[in-house]
Amino acid sequence: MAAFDPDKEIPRHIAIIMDGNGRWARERGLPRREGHRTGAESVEIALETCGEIGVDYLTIYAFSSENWKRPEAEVKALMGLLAHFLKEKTSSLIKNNIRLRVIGQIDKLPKSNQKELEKSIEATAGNDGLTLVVALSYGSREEIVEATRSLMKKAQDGELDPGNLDEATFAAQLNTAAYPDPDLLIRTSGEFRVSNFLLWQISYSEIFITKTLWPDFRRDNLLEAAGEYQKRQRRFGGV
Ligand code: V0D
Repeated sequence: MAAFDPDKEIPRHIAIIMDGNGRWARERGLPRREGHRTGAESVEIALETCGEIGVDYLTIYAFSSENWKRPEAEVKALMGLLAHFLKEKTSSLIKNNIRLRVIGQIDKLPKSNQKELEKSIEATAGNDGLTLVVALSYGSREEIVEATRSLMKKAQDGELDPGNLDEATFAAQLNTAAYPDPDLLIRTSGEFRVSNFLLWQISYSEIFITKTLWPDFRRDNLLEAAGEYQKRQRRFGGV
């Protein structure tokens, strides 16, 4: 295991697929929502730890575009968790200089969630510490299709010559246009899949997969992932 060293390269952007809440709850005979609730505590710890070591961007996969197919009660519980988090934690985001942003099809969320999100984004817009990007109703293929649609429209309107389309022009149409690509992608709960998360953006990211379930993923786990990233940077020189 590689120890984290604050004097070595810090991943500037960490993205996390927070998997394993359901399994964590099942193993304890608890309702699924308890897994999500404890997982939300892990999000807070990840925020603290990223702040502590100087990460600039943390992107979390909170709710995928596929998650709408889950039982209605669970979707409701997740939206309740989102509302609760925003209501209870916006003041702490402000206090800790964290800027909140979202990616995904936010217009598909319940109107009340959209309003609360808008308020928290606005209230933290002036912060210049860690940026927390929450992926909500997010799917990477949808994002890529949407980007293509808007580029086709520009071409049709004579604003873009297809011959001039390049990677930077394409990336500028993605939800993540304002953020650097993730340096490190963490997936908890041991699955070796990318699951429609940031497909374009993780082209060169280091991938850290751990069997630890998301509700059990705490400060030491994040430091281990950052330490492993540093070890790989040293070996491969970041190419
Ligand atoms: C459930 C595990 C934090 C994954 C973590 C659906 C799924 C707990 C947030 C959150 C969720 C953080 C900051 C913020 C707004 C929300 C969150 C959802 C689910 C929404 F500004 N955890 N979390 N949002 N889960």
